Amino acid sequence: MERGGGRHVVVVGAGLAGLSAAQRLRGHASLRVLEAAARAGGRVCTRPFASGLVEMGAHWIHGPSPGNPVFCLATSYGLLGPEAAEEENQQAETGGHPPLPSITYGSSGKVLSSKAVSEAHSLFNTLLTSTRTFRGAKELPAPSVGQYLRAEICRRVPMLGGGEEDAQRLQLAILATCLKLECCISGTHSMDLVALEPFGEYVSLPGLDCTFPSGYSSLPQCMLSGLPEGTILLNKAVRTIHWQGSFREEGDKARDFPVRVECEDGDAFLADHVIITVPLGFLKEHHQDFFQPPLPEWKAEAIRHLGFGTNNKIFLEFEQAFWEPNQQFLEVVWEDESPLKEPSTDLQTSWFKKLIGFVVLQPPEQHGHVLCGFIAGKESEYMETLSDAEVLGTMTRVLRTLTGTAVFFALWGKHAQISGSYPKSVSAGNPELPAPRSVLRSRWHSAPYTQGSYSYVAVGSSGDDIDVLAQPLSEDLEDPRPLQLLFAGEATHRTFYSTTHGALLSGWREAERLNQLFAAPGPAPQL
Ligand code: 6YU
Repeated sequence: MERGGGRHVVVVGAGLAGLSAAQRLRGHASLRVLEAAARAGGRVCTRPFASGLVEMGAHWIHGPSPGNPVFCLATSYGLLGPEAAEEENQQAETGGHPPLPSITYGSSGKVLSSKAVSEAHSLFNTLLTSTRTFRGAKELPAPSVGQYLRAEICRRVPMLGGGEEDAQRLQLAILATCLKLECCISGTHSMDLVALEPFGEYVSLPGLDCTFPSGYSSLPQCMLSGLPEGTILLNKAVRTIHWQGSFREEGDKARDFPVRVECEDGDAFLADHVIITVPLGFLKEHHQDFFQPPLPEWKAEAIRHLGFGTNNKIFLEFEQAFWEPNQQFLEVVWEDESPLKEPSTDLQTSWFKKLIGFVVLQPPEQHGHVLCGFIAGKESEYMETLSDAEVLGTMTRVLRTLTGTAVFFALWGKHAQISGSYPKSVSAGNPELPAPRSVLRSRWHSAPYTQGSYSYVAVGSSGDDIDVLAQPLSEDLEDPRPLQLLFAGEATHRTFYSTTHGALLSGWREAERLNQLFAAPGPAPQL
């Protein structure tokens, strides 16, 4: 008999939270992990594209340093490159915004001056730092991060760009892109939806963000290979979790289980404890039917109030790079935009304006010439409804518009430099820019078992809601059948929500909760 008095534990979901819980429960209980998809890893998902691999979900280890359990685990498996091992990189303080050598394209087809760009970025970073100072404040200048930032920008308009009208307009346009980048980072449609007071609770770890040379999925693969065969069942979507019951295996009158996990294919698993790691997006949509009886109202309220939004990626493969070899980020600025103007709600005609720019996948010898665009919010969800050809066509038009003058500059540099002016026809676009060879994008909003990308603390919720979401049912260890339902997953980690390390720690946390129960003296379940 296993340690844990022969208790049966079911883990729902085989993302990092589910796998880390299973890791820590190994040998302590009779264990099953039920995963809806045909693969483990969840929002860690590496796919082949062009001549290399791309990450459809998690991209970086945020803050790869000894305090980051994903970094430690990946290092112990030997999955990281030599740069990650450098102490200097582990100590770098980037505040969650690692600097990438970049170029900024404006919608008039010009490369924007780096002076103007750094002036706007530096103002935005100062303001963003100040958003983290309202933790625990009784009086707030605004309910949301977005409203606060926009009010602060508005106050500074007269000083922007030295007070010169065109320069001011450009500063505002760059600041609009900074806000869109924050939407990607927070996984939200608008920063107006992100609560100001708890924003500073999220903790950025030190370390220069790094990637996995053989793909992020190498991490769940290693975790998976450490589990006994047959622990994980793939293509096993859970339909309903019946709890507070009294269930028996057919032909076994002696053993009584409080939980019955019913799958979409009709299979059922009896358990003493179930660790639920499904994404908050799935819970938001299904919690009322997913649990029988339904969750208590205080728990359902946390599920409803916390935020869960969409951030997607668009990968474009090119025959040749049109960017310089040292450029790692191509930022995009729509010069008619401003954080002080309402953005267009016409998704069909302007969805692509939400795109913040493109990360260049490095090195080209490994990936080919591949750009990874990031786009958040409703525009991102609309993009999911389009065909590959439509996305590719729009991206081609966008890039031709943005590179109009820049490429012209390269071809006709001398003339442009001498005349200092750019013919209108060129600003309207650069038809010479070849279309990408192929496209691949993520569709996290329409993924039925995810329904979005990651969580944020929305206006109307607080860090306490994260703790409520993490609270097991029932928590009372005096209860004759405690901890029937336990909750893990990135959205249950108060300071590391939205990250892989938050997910990993949450799985360990719930496994430890059970291990402590198993170790405590008390009545073992009836056998
Ligand atoms: C990070 C990064 N990153 C980009 C994009 C995405 C995410 N993240 P899982 O969903 O993995 O597992 C649950 C499983 O349950 C799943 O397999 C389901 O199929 C299964 N399931 C569901 N229903 C079921 C059912 N009914 N029956 C059975 N099974 C069922 N994180 O550290 N670095 O670069 C990125 C990024 C596009 C989508 C990311 C990143 C988030 C992580 O991917 C994510 O948190 C974890 O993988 C989740 O693991 P899990 O186990 O909880 O769920 C102030 C402030 C700001 C706060 N934000 C700052 C951080 C920014 C986050 N970074 C994002 C950036 C990128 C690019």
